[in-house]
Amino acid sequence: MTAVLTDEKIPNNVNLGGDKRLQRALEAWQPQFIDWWKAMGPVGWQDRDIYLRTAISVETEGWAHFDYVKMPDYRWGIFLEPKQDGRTHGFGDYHGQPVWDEVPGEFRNMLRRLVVTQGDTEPASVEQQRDLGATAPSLYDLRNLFQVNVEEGRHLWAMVYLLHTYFGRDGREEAEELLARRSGNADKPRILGAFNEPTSHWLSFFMFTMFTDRDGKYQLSALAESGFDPLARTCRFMLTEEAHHMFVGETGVQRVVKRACELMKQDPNGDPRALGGIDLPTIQKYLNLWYSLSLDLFGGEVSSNAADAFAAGLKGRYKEDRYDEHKLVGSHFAMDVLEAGKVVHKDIPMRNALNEVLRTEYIKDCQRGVDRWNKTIKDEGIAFELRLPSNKFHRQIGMWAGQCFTPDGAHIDAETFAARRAEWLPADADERYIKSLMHPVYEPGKMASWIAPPQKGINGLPNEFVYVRV
Ligand code: BYC
Repeated sequence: MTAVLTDEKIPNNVNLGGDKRLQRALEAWQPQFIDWWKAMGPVGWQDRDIYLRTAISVETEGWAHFDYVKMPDYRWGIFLEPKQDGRTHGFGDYHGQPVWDEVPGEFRNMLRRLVVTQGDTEPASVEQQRDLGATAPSLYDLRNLFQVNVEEGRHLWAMVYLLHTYFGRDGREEAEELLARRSGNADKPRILGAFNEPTSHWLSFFMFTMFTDRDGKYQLSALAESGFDPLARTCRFMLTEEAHHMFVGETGVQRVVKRACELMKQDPNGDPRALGGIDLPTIQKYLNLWYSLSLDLFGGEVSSNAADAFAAGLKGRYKEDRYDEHKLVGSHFAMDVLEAGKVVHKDIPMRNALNEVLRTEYIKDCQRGVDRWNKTIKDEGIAFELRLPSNKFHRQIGMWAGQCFTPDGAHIDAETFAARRAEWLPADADERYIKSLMHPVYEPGKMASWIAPPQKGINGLPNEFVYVRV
């Protein structure tokens, strides 16, 4: 494996110095990235010391190096998992054949579209979260926000490396476009729906990192199976960083839930809002919102794009090696579909159902997280259960888009949905209330009224540690 060269302008384990043309191209993109980071990255904290984890190599002791860093000095690098000799295609029409180190001409467009779509989400999320540093509920959370942000920046680097290395001039143009689109901008929006939604407060941030970053886990896992080996190796390393983002989301919501329960017990009327907390029904509404937005990120239930990507060996299933059969010709997946306005259960050719197969794995994983939140509620002695809504509720992409369903999955008309919407999804008043709670708490170890402290600090340090030098 190529040694990691951290003293280079761009730290990397891909022997960038051995390809001067590529190195020059990426070194030309680097200042554009820094300009974008300063213009669209976290507002206000760029010259502060943040206690960050930086990946300096792919070995276990190298990818988690902790120290104070000013964000623009973060060492955004290019890290691929080591190449496995003799690796073969794990699925699709080329199953068993040697994987590709170059892009096959016939799949170039499909592959570029996958890489660009993945790449686009990374800067999008940084843009969505850029104002949150002004209202962090603690220094611990502030630091976690910035950790997530710099790593999304590194994930952008990972995709830009692939574009520059394997897609020539088109790739370089796409890399520039990744810095030109803007989350939520009507003229130049980000590619996927959820990445144009505002993440305007910390409850949304925690729901985003719980549910939307978890889509990242599943999409990256599917791409980590790719027969285009550089993509597989890149995504495998990205997955190691992704885990922390979901930790931030799951434990973030868990702490809000715990605080809600504590305040319910303290208030004579059992109302956490009376004591500056967030009530469980409101938490449920934000869960419904971010979960349904994130379900959309898996694409249509029946998709020829998904079938083509699988056939070409570019995008597999979650943990492909758990399955016995890897070609999926002639097999079927039983799922709900809409036919003549009615929901019916039907067998769909497996390759066309692969978005739904991946979504099904994702839903199971989300449920495990919700079960842990419910355990917290139960341990606090409160009778309430958070629930994942039906996969048909509030969908904007795929078969269920344009149809209305209750969170329980009952098919209803648009008037009924409009009349009951505020019971299920955050209304303006909820949004105003949550925003009214968002005040910064920058004293080491202290927490905002609406969130419980974390169980432990970062890297074995106490909660009182100065995670950000304010
Ligand atoms: N919004 O055949 P269809 C992450 C488009 S998150 C808008 O149904 P397909 C992260 C689709 O592009 C992981 N448009 O679906 C998390 C297509 O358009 P074209 C990101 C959408 O193509 C947090 C048309 O609808 N990674 O890493 O099989 C922070 C028909 O598409 C949406 C990836 O997404 C949508 N939600 O699947 C930071 C992996 N859904 O081509 C980072 C790469 C679909 O007809 N992407 N459309 O114009 C993919 O694998 C696929 O593009 C998708 C869509 C799974 C997204």
